[in-house]
Amino acid sequence: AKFMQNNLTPIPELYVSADSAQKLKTEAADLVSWDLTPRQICDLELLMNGGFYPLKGFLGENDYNSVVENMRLEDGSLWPMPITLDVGTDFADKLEIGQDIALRDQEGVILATMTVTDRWEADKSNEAEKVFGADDLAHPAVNYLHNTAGRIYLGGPITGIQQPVHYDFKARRDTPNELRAYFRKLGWRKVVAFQTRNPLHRAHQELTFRAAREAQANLLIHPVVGMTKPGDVDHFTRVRCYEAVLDKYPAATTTMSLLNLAMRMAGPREAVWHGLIRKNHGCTHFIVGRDHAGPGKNSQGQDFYGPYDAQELFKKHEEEIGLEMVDFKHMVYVQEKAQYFPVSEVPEGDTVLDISGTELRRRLREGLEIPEWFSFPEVVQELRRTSPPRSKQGFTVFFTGLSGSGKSTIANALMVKLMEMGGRPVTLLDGDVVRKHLSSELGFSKEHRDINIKRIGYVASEITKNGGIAICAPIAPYTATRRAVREMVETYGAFVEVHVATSLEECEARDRKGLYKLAREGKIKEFTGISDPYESPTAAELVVETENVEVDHCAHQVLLKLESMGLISGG
Ligand code: PPS
Repeated sequence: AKFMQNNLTPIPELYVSADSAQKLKTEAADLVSWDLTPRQICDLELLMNGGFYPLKGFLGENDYNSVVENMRLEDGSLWPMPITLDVGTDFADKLEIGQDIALRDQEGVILATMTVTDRWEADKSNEAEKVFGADDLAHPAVNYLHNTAGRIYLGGPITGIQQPVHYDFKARRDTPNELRAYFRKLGWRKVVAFQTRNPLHRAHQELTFRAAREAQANLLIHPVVGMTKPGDVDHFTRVRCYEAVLDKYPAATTTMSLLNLAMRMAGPREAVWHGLIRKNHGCTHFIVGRDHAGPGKNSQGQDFYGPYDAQELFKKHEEEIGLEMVDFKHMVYVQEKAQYFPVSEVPEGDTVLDISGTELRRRLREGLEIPEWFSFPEVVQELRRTSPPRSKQGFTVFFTGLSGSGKSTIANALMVKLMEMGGRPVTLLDGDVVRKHLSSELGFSKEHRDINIKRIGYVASEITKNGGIAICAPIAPYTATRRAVREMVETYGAFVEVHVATSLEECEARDRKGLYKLAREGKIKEFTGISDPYESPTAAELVVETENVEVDHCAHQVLLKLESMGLISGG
C-alpha cells in the first residue's frame, strides 16, 4: 500500500518544556497581550500541538502571499490556508517589530507568546478571491474576513505554554501525538479518517464502513468541534449523537476523536488542508465527499464550487499530502433490498429513498416521523431534544405602538390566555415594568430608547433560548432597533412582531395617563407622536386595530397568529 504508516514517530509541537512553561508564563505576564478570538484559539491549539505542522506560528507576510497565490509556503511546502493573527489597527500600532507579545484566552490565561516579525494590512478582497473563490459575503469565511477579522495581520513564531482549556468531552480530545501513540499501541498501520460537521445517520455509517473495507484500514471518526458553518447543529448535541452511533461500529476497528478546528468552508482548498491535518494526526487515508466543506450558495444563488472540485484538487496533490483519498460514495437506501447502496449501484427498477438535510430539519421542526431506515433512534432522540417542534420551543411576541395604544392591556390578556393553556412559562416585559426594573436610569432620547429596547431584546432572547414565552410591550419607535431585537431572538426561536396600530388621534383622545396633555403643553419633552418620531412597522407579523374592538378579541387575534405559525398546538 502506498501510504502505510510503519513508524509513527512524534510530530514536532511548539510547546516549551514543562519546566520552562511556568517561568515563561510568569515572564509573559509583563508583555503586551492580545486577547485571542474564538477562531484564533482554535488555530493556536492546532499550531501548538502539531496539527498544522509544518507551520511554526501565525503566517508572516511572505508566507501569507505565497499561500494565497500558490497554496504553498515560501519554502515550497504545500499549505492551502492562510493562518493569520488578525488584530485591530490600535493594537497593531503600539507594537514594534521584533517584540514578544502574550496570547491570552478569553478568560485571560496566557497560552503562548509570539515574536512579532511581520505586521501588514492585507488585501482582503484578493484573499477572498484566491482562497475562497469569490469576494462574496454570502461565503461565511469571506463575511468573517470583511466583517469580523481585524484589519491588520501579525505574523511570527509561537512559543506554546499550555493547551487551550476545554471542559467538555475531555476524554474524547486527542492531540496529533496522542492519536499517533494510540495507533502505534494498537498496531493500526492504516487509518482512514472521516471528517464531519454533521450528525451521523445510517448513510454515513454505511459509507464509512465501505471506505474502511475498501482501504482495508481502521476507521477514525474525526468530527470538527471548533467552529463550523453558522447554523450547524451545535457540537454538544453532535458529540452525544456520535457517541450513540459509535456503539454500532466494531470497537476493535473504529475510534472517534474530536478535532478543535475552525473550519473555513473553503471547498477544494479546505479538503487539501483537512488532508494535511489528518496526515499530522497519523492517518493514511481520507474520505473526500461530494462538495467537501462546501459553503452553500453564493449571492447569485449558485454553488461556490463544483461538486467534485475538492476531490480533483486533493487527487492532484495526493502524493504531497501523503494521504490516499477515498472518494465518498453517495449512499442511498433501496427499499426493495432494505439496504444501502452507492447511488451508482442501485439495482434497476428498485425504489430509492432519501431524506435531504432540509427535509430532515423540516421534520424535526414540525415534530414529524423520521424513519428508522434513515437514522438511529438514539440520534433522532438527541436531535429532537435540541430541536423540539415549534410548539415546544420558546418564542417572543413583541408589541409595538404609541403610548396609550393598548399594548399593555392586550399583552396582559395574551399572557393570561397563554398561562391558561399552560406548558411553557410566560414573562411579560411591559414598557413601564421594564423602565422600573431594568432601565430606571434611562430617559427618552433616541440613544436611551435604543438601550432600553436592546435590554428588552436581550432578556427576551434568553427567555426564548430557554424555552419560555416572552411578551414585550414597549413603544419601540425605531425600525432598526426592532430589527436588531428580532435578530437577537431569532437565533433561538420565533419572533412575532405585533403592531398595535391605534392612531395618534385616538391615543390622544383616550389619554389614559394624561401624558398627551402634558406633552402638548411642553411639560414632557421628546414625547412619542407629539415631539418625537414613531416609525411604523412595515413588515410586522400582525397588525391589530383597537378602535371599537374589544381587548379580548385583539388578544385572540394574536393567539390565532401564533397557532398559524405552529407556535401553539391547536385543540
Ligand atoms: S421606548 O421608546 O420604547 O423606550 O418607551 P417605553 O419604554 O415603552 O416607555 C414608554 C412609557 O413611558 C411613558 N413616557 C413616555 N413615552 C414616550 N415618550 C416620552 N417622552 C415619555 N415619557 C414617559 C409612557 O407612559 C409610556 O408608557 P405606555 O405604556 O407606552 O403608554
